[in-house]
Amino acid sequence: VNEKRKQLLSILLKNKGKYVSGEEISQRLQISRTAIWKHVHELKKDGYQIEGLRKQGYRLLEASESLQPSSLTPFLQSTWLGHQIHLFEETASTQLEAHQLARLQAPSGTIVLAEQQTQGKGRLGRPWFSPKGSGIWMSMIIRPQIPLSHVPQLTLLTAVAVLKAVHKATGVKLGIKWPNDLLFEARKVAGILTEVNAEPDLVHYVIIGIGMNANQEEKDFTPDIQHIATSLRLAAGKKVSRKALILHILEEWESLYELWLEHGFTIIKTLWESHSVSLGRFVTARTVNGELAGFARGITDEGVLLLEDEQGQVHKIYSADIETP
Ligand code: BT5
Repeated sequence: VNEKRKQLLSILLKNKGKYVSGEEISQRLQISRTAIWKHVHELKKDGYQIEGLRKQGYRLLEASESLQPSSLTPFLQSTWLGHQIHLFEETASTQLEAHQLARLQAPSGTIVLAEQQTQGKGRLGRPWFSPKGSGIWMSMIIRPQIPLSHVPQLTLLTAVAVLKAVHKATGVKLGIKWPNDLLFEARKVAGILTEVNAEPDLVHYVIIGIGMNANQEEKDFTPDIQHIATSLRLAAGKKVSRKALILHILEEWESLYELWLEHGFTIIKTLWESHSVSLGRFVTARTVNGELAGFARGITDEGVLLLEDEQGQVHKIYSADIETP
């Protein structure tokens, strides 16, 4: 993004709703009136509502809700995450795009966003419903130097980061259902899909997919998920800003990740446990090998769920769907 445009935007944002004179902008940015006019023109094309009056200058009425990299980048607080953003109007899946970019050596922290996915995917090849414009469909390319066995921790870390971001951006409090669901009143708001490209001893890259229902209304959900899904808009009772959510997610994710690299999993685990709605209750785990009912004791450092059956025997659940009675 053009540096002058970024500075102009920051001046207008600080004075949101109030006029800033052309002269003042021109002096502060050391650019001509014509240059200011051109930057304003570009900002408007990006979706910013800016009013210009010859005698008074310019004022920003509404910031842009566009997910164009040029309207996200100026607000990014993270130091490396999201510094490269690719936005697709429509794609099969941001996971596929991210894999392709990763193979082409895209740097760690590269983000792929889509307005709509036509073949959004969940775990085990399940479909992820990703209608146009109403959700956050995002994949992050991360290149951590960690053993393969630590990768599941990233899913749990992501759940905590997204939950914190949602709270900051909308005030909505979500709960985490092991391993990767974010719920509001027992309905799914967001899911996380972690995919990895690795050799047994070396992780090449991890692609973390986040799918979050932001502004859907009840009628927007397909009949098969209408009773299990909800959106932040429905939870908050008003429209939410996808842009603010994305910015918060990137910020929270980066800071938790750095905490994790430096101090290990313990802090993340504690945070995860404190927001979990699966632990400390009787649940049924549906795995590819069948069903197992028991008391959810906790998780291990590998992100494995510990389930104690009626005989008191503790089972390690690596992958499953959890149901509470
Ligand atoms: C997940 O899988 O929850 C992981 C979802 C990850 C989606 C993101 S979007 C960006 C990136 N690109 C992709 O292609 N994927 C990632 P899982 O736990 O398997 O849950 C899938 C199940 O959730 C489905 O079988 C449905 O029952 C339900 N579901 C599908 N779409 C949903 C939606 N929009 N909201 C709530 N539930 C949904």
